[in-house]
Amino acid sequence: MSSWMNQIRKGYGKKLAQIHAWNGWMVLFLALSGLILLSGFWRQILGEVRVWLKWLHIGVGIALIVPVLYYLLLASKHWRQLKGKPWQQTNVIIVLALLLGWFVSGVLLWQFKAVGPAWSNSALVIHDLLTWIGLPYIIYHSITRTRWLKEPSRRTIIIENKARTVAAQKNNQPLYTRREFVRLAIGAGLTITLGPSFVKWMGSLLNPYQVNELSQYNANQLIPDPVPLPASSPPIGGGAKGNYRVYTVTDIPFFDNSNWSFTVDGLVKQKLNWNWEQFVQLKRTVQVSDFHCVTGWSVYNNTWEGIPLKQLLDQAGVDEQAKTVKFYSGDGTYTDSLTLKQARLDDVMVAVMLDGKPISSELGGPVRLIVPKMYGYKSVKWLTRIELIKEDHIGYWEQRGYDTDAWLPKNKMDI
Ligand SMILES: Nc1nc2c(c(=O)[nH]1)N[C@H]1C(S)=C(S)[C@@H](COP(=O)(O)O)O[C@H]1N2
Ligand SMILES: [Mo]
Repeated sequence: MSSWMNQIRKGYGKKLAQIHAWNGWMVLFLALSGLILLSGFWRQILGEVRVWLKWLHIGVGIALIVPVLYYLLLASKHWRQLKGKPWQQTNVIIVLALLLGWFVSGVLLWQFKAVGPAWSNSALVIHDLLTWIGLPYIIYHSITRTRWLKEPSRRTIIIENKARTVAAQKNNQPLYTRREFVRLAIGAGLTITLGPSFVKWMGSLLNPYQVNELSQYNANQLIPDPVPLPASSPPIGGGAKGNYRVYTVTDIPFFDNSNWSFTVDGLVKQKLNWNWEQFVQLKRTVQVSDFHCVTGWSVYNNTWEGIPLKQLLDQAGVDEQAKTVKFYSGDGTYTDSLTLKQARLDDVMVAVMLDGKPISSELGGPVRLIVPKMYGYKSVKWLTRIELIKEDHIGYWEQRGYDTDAWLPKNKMDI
């Protein structure tokens, strides 16, 4: 064996192997944490851990620069070594492109306030796209690197020791180790969990400019249906553009006439309470507005029909001492609040219809709050109670690490 080969094996090869291993573990962490962040199931279970996990995901994503830069220092040598091995060269390029794409789109998502919704929207599509392409690729890559699927002689980067192979062949033992088996199991697990989401996501890409089918499912049974105003039907906004991602921290509650009512109470002159039959009689208006979530997605041109919050506050008569408007979800868990001044903005709406149809259970129907000038977490779904209070109230996600300042950057006001 030449001394050059020896050197590769002992020094540089070992470094490459270490970089590869670090990179692999970090990507595995990012994949798992990313999928958990995406999944509705974990949203329900994790609470504030989810917000920490988001910061960890961002932190590890940024730290991924280290092995990549380290690799780039060795890259020219590695490249020379890969001469005549187009598959491996292609692999290096694919992996670097994936990492770069994830990194750039990830930074844009992290900095969503600085870059604004338009950039976040594209970044989210790219981040997702790379995930659905990149993860299967990486899973494939790590599976095919395991020994039992690959001829030992075809291996070029020296990671596992050769002695083991020889010994294994002699003793007629299986050619995979426990470690490789674990890798394979992780790969198979990811494939099974990812498959359905991938198919769903592809579907939403093919049909991007409609409120998704899922969100049209309505388990509420409230009679009578609200009758849309002419401005809602057909919707003056021309129909919502984009897909809602259905978010909930509880099971989706559903309602019928017997278990639904709407209350305005607390520091008011007159406490208000309606059942559904009464509530649908209240005078409604129509507005068109965009909806933005901090995780990067937006839905544009929603035609909402409902009761301006201002109107309800005036009807109840707000007491002098009241400072805060607290919103309760009928899910029994989610709450949020606005200052009285914020609550009196013209476009804050207790919404009953979206694009001329009752708001579906998934999207917070029969009645949800809409605060167009703020991020989506203020828009409490399944709204059933509004309480006027003296003190501040920190909402569900704000208690768990979201910014109490929910203003969209372009709408930021000092009220
Ligand atoms: N009751 C309740 N309201 C909620 C939430 C929730 O989990 N529960 N999520 C909030 C967040 S973070 C967003 S972005 C929007 C999402 O609305 P959608 O599920 O209709 O897409 O609802 C907000 N209101
Ligand atoms: Mo959100």
